[in-house]
Amino acid sequence: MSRTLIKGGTVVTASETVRCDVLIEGEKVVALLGGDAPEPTVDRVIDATDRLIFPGSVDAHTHMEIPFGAATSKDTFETGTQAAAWGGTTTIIDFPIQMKGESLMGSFEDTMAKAAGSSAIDFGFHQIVGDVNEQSLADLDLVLEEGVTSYKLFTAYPGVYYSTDAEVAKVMQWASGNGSTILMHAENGSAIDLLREQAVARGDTAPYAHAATRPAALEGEAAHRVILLAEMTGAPVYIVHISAKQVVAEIAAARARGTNAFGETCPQYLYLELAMLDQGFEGAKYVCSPPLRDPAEGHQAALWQGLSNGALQVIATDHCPFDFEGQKTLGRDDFTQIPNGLPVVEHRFPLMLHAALAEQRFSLNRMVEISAAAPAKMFGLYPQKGTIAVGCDADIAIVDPAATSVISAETHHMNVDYSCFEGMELTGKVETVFSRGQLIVSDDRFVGSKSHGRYLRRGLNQLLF
Ligand code: DUC
Ligand code: ZN
Ligand code: ZN
Repeated sequence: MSRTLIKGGTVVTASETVRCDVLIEGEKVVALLGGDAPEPTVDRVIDATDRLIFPGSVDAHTHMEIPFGAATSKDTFETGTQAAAWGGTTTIIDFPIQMKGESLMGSFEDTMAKAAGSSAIDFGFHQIVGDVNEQSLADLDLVLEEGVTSYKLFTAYPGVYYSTDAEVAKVMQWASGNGSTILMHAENGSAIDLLREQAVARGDTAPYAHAATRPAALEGEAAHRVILLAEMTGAPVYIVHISAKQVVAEIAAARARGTNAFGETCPQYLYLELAMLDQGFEGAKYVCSPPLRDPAEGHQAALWQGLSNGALQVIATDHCPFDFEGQKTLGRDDFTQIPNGLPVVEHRFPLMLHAALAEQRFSLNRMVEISAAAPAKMFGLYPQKGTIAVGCDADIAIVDPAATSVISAETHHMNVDYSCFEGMELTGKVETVFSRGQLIVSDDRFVGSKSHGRYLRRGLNQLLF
C-alpha cells in the first residue's frame, strides 16, 4: 500500500490546532507524528511548511443535474464534484428527487446511476419525498436500507414538491420510528404563490419580484410550523438553506426547549444581498429560494451570529447552477420562469476560510466544525469524514493561509457562465487536496479521476440531544 507523509504543516480540526506530520497509508490516515518521532519510510513526501492542513470539507446540500422548470442544473456529478474538489470539498450529499406522480425508489436508482462512476469525490444522498402516498412510504424503508438516513420535504413549491402539514407529519412519524432526520425547505408555498400571481398580474415581472414575493416572515412561519410538527412526532428536524433571522430565532428557541432542531445556512445568504436582484434582468443571476435578504433588516448579522454561537450548525451550499445565457434568460419576461439556484460548491470552503482568516468571524476550529465535522456528524459520517485522526479517510485539504485569490467565472471550474461572487478577493488558498489517500488537486491541476468517488452509506444523526 502506498504511503504518503504530509510534513511540516499544522493540522486544524474542529477541536485542535496541532503542529504534526500526517501519515497516510492507502486510503486512511494511519498516524499523526509530532515532536521527535522517527521519520517513517514513505513513497511520497508533501512539504506543508507554513501550510494549514484541514479535513476535506463536507458539503451536505448540492443539486447536480436536477430539473428545475424548463432547465437542468448545469453541473453534472462529473463537473460539480471536480469543482468541489478544487475548493477543498471531498464529500457531497446530493438529492434523488421524487416529484409528484413519480416513483420514490425510481428516483433513488436514477440518481445513483448518474453519480456512480462519475464523481471525483465521495457522495451520499438525502431522499426528496415529493409525493407522500402508500407506495412512497413503503419505498422509504427500502431507501433507508441503502444508507439514506435523511429525507427532505417542502412546504414550498405547490404542485411540484409541496407537502401538506399532514403529509409532513406522516413522514416525520415514520422517521421518528427509525431515527432518521427530516430536512425541511421551509417557506409558506401557498401564500408565496398568491403573491407571485398578484405580481405577474400587475406586470411586476422583473427578477426583484422573485424576492419581494418570498418575504422573510413566510420563511419564519413555515420554520415555526415544521418545528412544532417535529416536536409533535419526535423526529429530528434540520432546516436547510436558512436566509431569515426569524428562522435562526425559531431554531434557537426550539433547541432551548430540548428539541432536536438544526439549521443550515449557505455562503450566498451571508455574503450576497437583496439589492443584487434589483439591477434589471442581471438580477436573475441572484435568483434562488429562499431569496437573498436585506442586511438592513439584520438577516446576515443573525446568520453569522448563529454560526458562531451554535444556533446554526452547518454551512452548506444548495449548489444549483444555471447559466445566465439560455437558462436564467428563460425568465426574461416573467421572473416565475427563472430557474432558482446559484453556483457555490467550489467556493464554500474558501469563503469560510476567508471568513475565519481575514474577517475573524470565528476561529479556524469553529470553521472546521460548521463546514466539515458537524455536517459529517449530522449525517452519520463521523469520524470517517469531517476530521483528521488515525483511522479516518485520508480526505485532506492543504491551504496556504498567506495566499490570496480572486473569484471569477473566467477561472472557476463549475460548468456555468457566471459567478455570483465575481471579483471577491479571498485570503487563504486551497493548494493540495486528497480524497481517500488519492491526490486529486495538486500544482494547480486536477489530477483525480471521475470514477474515484464512492457512494457513502450513512449512519444516523450523531448530534441528537
Ligand atoms: N432552492 C434553489 O434556489 N434551488 C434549488 C432548490 C431550492 O430549494
Ligand atoms: Zn430547498
Ligand atoms: Zn436544495
